[in-house]
Amino acid sequence: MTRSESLFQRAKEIIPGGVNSPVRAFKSVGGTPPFIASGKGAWLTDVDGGHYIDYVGSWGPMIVGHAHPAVVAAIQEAAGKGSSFGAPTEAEVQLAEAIIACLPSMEMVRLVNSGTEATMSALRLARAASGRPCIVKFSGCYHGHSDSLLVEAGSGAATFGVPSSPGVSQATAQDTLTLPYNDLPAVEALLAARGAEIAALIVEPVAGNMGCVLPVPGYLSGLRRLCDQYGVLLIFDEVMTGFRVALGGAQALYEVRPDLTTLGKVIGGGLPVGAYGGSKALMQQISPAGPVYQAGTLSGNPLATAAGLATLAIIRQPDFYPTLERRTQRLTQGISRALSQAGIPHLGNHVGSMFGLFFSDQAQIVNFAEAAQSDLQRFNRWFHGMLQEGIYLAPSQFEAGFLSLAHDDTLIDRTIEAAQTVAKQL
Ligand code: KE4
Repeated sequence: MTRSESLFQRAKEIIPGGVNSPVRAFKSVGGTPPFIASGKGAWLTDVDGGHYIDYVGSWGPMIVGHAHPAVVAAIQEAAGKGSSFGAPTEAEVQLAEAIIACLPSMEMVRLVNSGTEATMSALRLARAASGRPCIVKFSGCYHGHSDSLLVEAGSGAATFGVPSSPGVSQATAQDTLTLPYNDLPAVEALLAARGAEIAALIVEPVAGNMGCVLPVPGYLSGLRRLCDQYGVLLIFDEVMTGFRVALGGAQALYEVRPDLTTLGKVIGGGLPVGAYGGSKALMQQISPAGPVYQAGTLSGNPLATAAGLATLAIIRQPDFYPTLERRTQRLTQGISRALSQAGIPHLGNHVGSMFGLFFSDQAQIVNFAEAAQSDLQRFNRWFHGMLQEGIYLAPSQFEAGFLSLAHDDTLIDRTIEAAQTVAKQL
């Protein structure tokens, strides 16, 4: 028995599923997840001495690589001065300023501890500001695990939502309406019918939780137009895309200005940070400036803000994004060539340094229903084959992959070679 196997067995006795977040358990791909001992740059090392080139990057935060010296030093320096005070600190002001400098739609920002807190709070603000009860989300988009967002389409998509998890009440679910992603006519029909009840529409501007699915041309600007027409707030959930697909996020890349933005992952540099923000008129309604309550013991704490500031300092260097874009293109094109040479039908895509791969002969995949039709068994063989070759990919078809600054051409070539080997076994 490997150390990971024995640790997993021990963990399952005392932690649900043996993990502290479900996707880590490898349930959809099968097998035992390697227990990680350390990370450095693009590499992970597991407790049995296995080494992997890491394309999960803790699901997005590790854009400058694991244990980046500048990030480690910043955390160490902050830790020596105290890890949390529950009182305002300069670093929180600096991180808020750094975020706002990159996302002009955010005139004000509140720091929280996770993406879930960010989206939950943004929805509360939207309901308060509009006085309307309902929200609209999209199948296949994930916005964290708050009750309102663990809801899927009911029988008639535009009618009542149904809970997607036990423990979410029907009373909560009924205020969440779910539509297919990339379907503007469906949004128009729903807003025409029920716009007066809808506070906000929340969307991943580039979807990373159904695999990587891009907005079709005009989709995001269409959402903006329809939200303006019906007085609905547009929330871009950029927890994954923020500071990932571009320095200004997807809203800069697609030139669509949301009313509220939620952030996470990269802005914490691997420590727990989330954020939500928008116009002053909206954000001044948040306590204690306004009546909408939201709080957090560790929000903006010194270690997390130090890690976030050190990370943002690195990614704001001029050639950071062009370098990552170029390397991600090389990676995805190399993998696609390997699969094509082996005659394997697939769809690969990327936006910035976020990428995806479906095993499908469909011409394009624009929503969750189409993503779900891809060959999940082949994906599992691909996942385990690449893991055997020392390449650590996301253990689910319905996730995205991420590069970091540490993924240099040598590692990308090594990954492509692994893909050439595995493609023959699919
Ligand atoms: P957290 O609460 O996990 O920090 O963020 C929730 C969240 C919100 N919005 C988007 C677009 C997200 O992708 C996420 C979280 N992403 C998942 C990966 N698909 C985190 C991994 C996990 O759940 O363990």
